[in-house]
Amino acid sequence: MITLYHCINARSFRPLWAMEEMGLSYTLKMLPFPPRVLAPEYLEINPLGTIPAFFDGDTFMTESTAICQYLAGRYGPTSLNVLPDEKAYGAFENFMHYGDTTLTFPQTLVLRYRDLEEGERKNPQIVDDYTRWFFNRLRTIERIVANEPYICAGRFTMADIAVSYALLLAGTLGLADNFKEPIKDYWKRLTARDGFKRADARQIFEQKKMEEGKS
Ligand SMILES: N[C@@H](CCC(=O)N[C@@H](CS)C(=O)NCC(=O)O)C(=O)O
Repeated sequence: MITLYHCINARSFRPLWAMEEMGLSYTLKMLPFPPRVLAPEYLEINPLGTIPAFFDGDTFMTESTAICQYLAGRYGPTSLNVLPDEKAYGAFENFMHYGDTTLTFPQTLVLRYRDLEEGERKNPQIVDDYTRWFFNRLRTIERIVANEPYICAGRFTMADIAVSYALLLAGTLGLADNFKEPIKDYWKRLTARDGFKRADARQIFEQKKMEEGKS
C-alpha cells in the first residue's frame, strides 16, 4: 500500500500527479507547510523534515523525481517511462534530474529569502538574482517546447512531470506572468490533462479535510 506525505503544491505534487496518471491507488497524508515547523512530529517519519515522504511496503523515499521513476519501474510498463532502447532515453534521464537540481533550486532561494525568512533575514538581492537565474534556466525548456508538445520522446512522460513542477511553483511564487509564450502553452497543455486535474482536485479535497479537522 502506497502512502504519500504531501503539502499543497509542494514537490510531492510530482508523485501525486504521476500516480493519478498511472491510475494507482494510494493514501494521501496532508501536512501544513513547512512541516518541520508546523508539524514537528513529522520529523519522526522523515528526519529531513522535507516533503515528499513516500512509503510502499518497506520502501521509503524522499526524492520526488526518484519516486516518479520508481513508480514507472515498479508499476509499469507505462508510456510515462522512457526505456534505455529508446532514442530519447538520455534526454529523459537528463530532464528527470534537471527538474529539481537545476530548475527548482533557484526558486527555493526566492521562496526562502522573500517569503519564509523574517525581518532582516529577508534578502531582496538574493530574490532578484535567483529570480533572474530561474528564468535563464528556463531557456532550455523554452527552446524545446516551442517546437515539440512535450519535453522529450514525443509524448507525455515522467520528465514532463519532473520539469513542469517548476512551472507550478513559479505560479505559487507569482512569477508565471513572465513566462514566454511557448512555456505558457506547454503549461496549458499539461494542466489540461485529466491526470493533472485529478491530482489537483485530490490535494484540494484533502487540504480542506485537514483544515476542517483543525477548526
Ligand atoms: N529534492 C527534494 C526536495 C524536497 C524539498 O525540499 N521539499 C520542500 C517542499 S517543496 C520542503 O519540504 N521544504 C521544507 C523544508 O525544507 O523544511 C525533492 O525533489 O523531493
